[in-house]
Amino acid sequence: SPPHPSPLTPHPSLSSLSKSAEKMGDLRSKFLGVYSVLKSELLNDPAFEFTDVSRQWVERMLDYTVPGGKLNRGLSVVDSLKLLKDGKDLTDDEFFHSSALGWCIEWLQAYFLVLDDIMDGSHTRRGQQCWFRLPKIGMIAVNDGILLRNHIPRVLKKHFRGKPYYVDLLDLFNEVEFQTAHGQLIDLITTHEGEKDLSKYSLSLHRRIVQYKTAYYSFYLPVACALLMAGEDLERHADVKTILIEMGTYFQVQDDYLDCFGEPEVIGKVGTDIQDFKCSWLVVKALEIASEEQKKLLHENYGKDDETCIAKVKELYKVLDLEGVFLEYESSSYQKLTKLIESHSSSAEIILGKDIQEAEVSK
Ligand code: GPP
Ligand code: MG
Ligand code: MG
Ligand code: MG
Repeated sequence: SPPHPSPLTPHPSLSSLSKSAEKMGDLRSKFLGVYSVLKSELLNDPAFEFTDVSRQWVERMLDYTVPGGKLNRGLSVVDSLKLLKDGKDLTDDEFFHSSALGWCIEWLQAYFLVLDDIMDGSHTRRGQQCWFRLPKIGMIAVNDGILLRNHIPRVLKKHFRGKPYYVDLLDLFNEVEFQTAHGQLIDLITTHEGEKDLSKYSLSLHRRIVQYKTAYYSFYLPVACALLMAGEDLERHADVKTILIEMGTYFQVQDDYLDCFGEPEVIGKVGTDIQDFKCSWLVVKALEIASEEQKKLLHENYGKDDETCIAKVKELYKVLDLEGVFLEYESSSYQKLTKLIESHSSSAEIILGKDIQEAEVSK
């Protein structure tokens, strides 16, 4: 059996501990309660004179795009703050504020995903049609993405304006968004039509893309939010950041793997990386181990929106046993992370030991 809970099978101790599962469900529903509060504040923001029609649009858009994921990023703020308080229970106020920050990250994620699905030409997300694919939505979804993004500073202003860490919080969200948008930029421009050149695809390029497009906002941001709430100075926690970025990199490798090998019913989306000519971890690994003939097959079929071509690429991935290569990467990455965590300060260990268990299945 694997050295740690595989992302594809539930953690054995979770299914047997119904008590802790109950507690988690409880946390989740309390967390969702904060979503309702924030939503209703946004729908009644006095900076805009809502009509019933515009209010209904935004409400439907929020309900469709924001709360339907695993909520790992958002809940991670609450969990991290609790750990930073040495496991002591949060006060109602601490719970509300850490949840509000968690929701800001879920809002950021919704904004990224609404736009990413347009850019990637995806069809499904979280087990439903992509927002822009719904009738009468189309490119209004671009503006909806902008609205989602603009909700974040409204929430921060309403609930954090008086806090000593308010400016740091704004800077943090701005910096992480800046990094993510540039990660998305390099994800997109490496796939340029007309110059389909697989030879530029390497592990180091892949690493650069995924660190920026995924790791900062998915792994560093939730913990950084909790650190700010706990009164910590982010500059003093460079070691924590390094480890979280490493976890985020592992997480995106897994996302790339699941894009091809995941069950759509489990991951809630149908992959598009092969036809989109993405610099996916799978194609990088395939190029590393393929024979000249197999490379030729890749060059001829990768990046074509044609079922036959896609099937040929998937077949090659099977022949090259990329499933096995991924499982190997998974356990070596787990060991690397465990070592990194052990070699760092005890506060880093407390926060990161939890996160390593959470780097699981898709978005
Ligand atoms: C996910 O990559 C990347 C993001 C969600 C960042 C998007 C950033 C923007 C500025 C829009 P992905 O395309 O592999 O994710 P998925 O597989 O879920 O579509
Ligand atoms: Mg995508
Ligand atoms: Mg993308
Ligand atoms: Mg993906």
